[in-house]
Amino acid sequence: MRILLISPSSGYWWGIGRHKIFNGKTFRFSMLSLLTVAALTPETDSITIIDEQIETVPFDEDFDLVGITVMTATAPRAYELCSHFTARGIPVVLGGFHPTFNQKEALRYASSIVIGPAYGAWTALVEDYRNNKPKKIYRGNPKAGIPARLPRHLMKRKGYITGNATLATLGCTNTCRFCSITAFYSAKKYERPIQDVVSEVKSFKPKFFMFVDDNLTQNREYIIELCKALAPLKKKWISQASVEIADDEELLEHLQKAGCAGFFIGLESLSAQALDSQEKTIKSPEMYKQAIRKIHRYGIFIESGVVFGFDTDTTDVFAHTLKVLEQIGLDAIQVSILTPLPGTLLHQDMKDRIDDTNWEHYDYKYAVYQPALMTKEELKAGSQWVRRGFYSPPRILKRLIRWLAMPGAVFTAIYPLVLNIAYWGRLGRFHVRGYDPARQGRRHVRRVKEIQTEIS
Ligand code: B12
Ligand code: SF4
Repeated sequence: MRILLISPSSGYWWGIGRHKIFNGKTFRFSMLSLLTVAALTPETDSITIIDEQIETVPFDEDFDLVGITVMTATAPRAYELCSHFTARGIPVVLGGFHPTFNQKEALRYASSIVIGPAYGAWTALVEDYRNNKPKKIYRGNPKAGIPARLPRHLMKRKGYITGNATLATLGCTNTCRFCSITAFYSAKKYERPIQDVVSEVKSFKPKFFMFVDDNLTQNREYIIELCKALAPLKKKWISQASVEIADDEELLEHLQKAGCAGFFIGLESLSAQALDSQEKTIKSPEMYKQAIRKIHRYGIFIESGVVFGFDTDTTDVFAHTLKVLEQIGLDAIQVSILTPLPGTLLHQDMKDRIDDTNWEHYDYKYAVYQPALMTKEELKAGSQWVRRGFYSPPRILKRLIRWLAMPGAVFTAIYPLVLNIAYWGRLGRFHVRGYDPARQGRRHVRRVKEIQTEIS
């Protein structure tokens, strides 16, 4: 069979890869979803992979089956593609997060859907289509085993910061209310045999690679064993972890020896009220500062997710957060607006408040509900203002001086520097301006008072 696999894109990401600079390459690192599907396809079938961020879909070519990976934000585009290919009589299968949580909706457009991972589902699906006996729903099984090798030659390597992304673990046992991962893997964690991971990493030619795991360090015993096995390979890698690793110097030492260069760590909110209400061990900016300092000592940089739009957030949260971000010494941030993605506990909590169901807006850039203590416009403007402030050239320069003083100096500085420049470039590419709504509000109140005095 001739199979076409598509990763659709939407919003800011639409066709971004066609630009010469600031084309999203730094953030484009994994086609693991579709490469995994490709790896599960019998070798006798031919596969074409298209990533819409960098390529054009071959709408008029002949295929026997189309598979599309769907995040909530890309669902409208995925449905458009479905309509095109089904109109040409080509069956389309949808898989990934959105179809898993929105099965009825997805089946209105697709011939079949795969719920959960592709393992344990896709190979049977291909056979069913070959024999003209397709089912509507296929269920994957996370225990069915991640393929040992992926057909990476199918991706257009030049369009990605690295063609070498992999994973050691799947899922996470925490139950953060806004997180899709916990819902997708039913708050369970699955680990790959360490030997499989190591032999895959050995096959990567470049020194640098990525683990796309959502919480790599959750099982202490496993990660220490993995680090011991990775250390002799002398690679450099980045991944995602939780801030609690700062309390474990032995683990940090293992991570450093294994070549860990950076972690994405989700801090979510730095407002005093939110810190107080979160079920976390860290309760103050000072504690974060100490934790980050400790991790830095091992030559590991930290990018963090900062989320605005919690019910405790007032317009003061933006200036407060920017100040605290400076104080605690983070190396990079990813700013998001709290988004109740389908399937999450947050979505259940907010069901009655959601007033925007255009899935394309579920990309962390829009307020899709009425915030409790500010307007939607203020939430968007404040989030953009924090991004612009954090990635201002003088602040990036200040951070560069700090990175050069970290262990491993030049090597350690490269990753966060590239990331900071890429985020700065995005400000221009996406016209990120924003303003501080609290200051705007105070100015407005002052002006109203002046007018009242003039009138009286
Ligand atoms: C790498 C990545 C990206 C990359 C590339 C994505 C890609 N196409 O490969 C980039 C940077 C472009 C990206 C962008 C975004 N991302 Co992203 N991304 C990830 C990340 C970190 C890893 C994805 C991955 O490779 N996983 C490993 C593979 C093996 O697992 P998988 O993707 O789940 O695929 C398996 C199954 O889902 C299923 N499957 C998936 N697709 C298909 C298709 C078919 C046909 C079949 C049969 C099965 C199938 O089988 C696969 C193998 O088992 C995930 C988090 C995560 N751990 O998954 C977030 C994640 C997917 N992203 C997310 C989001 C929200 C976004 C953005 C909207 C916002 C943002 N972060 O900026 C944008 C949207 C882009 C756009 N508008 O066009 C959310 C999606 C949540 C949701 N409910 O939709 C996730 C889950 C992060 C999170 N914790 O919330 N992302
Ligand atoms: S946000 Fe991170 S720690 Fe929380 S459930 Fe999701 S993956 Fe786990």
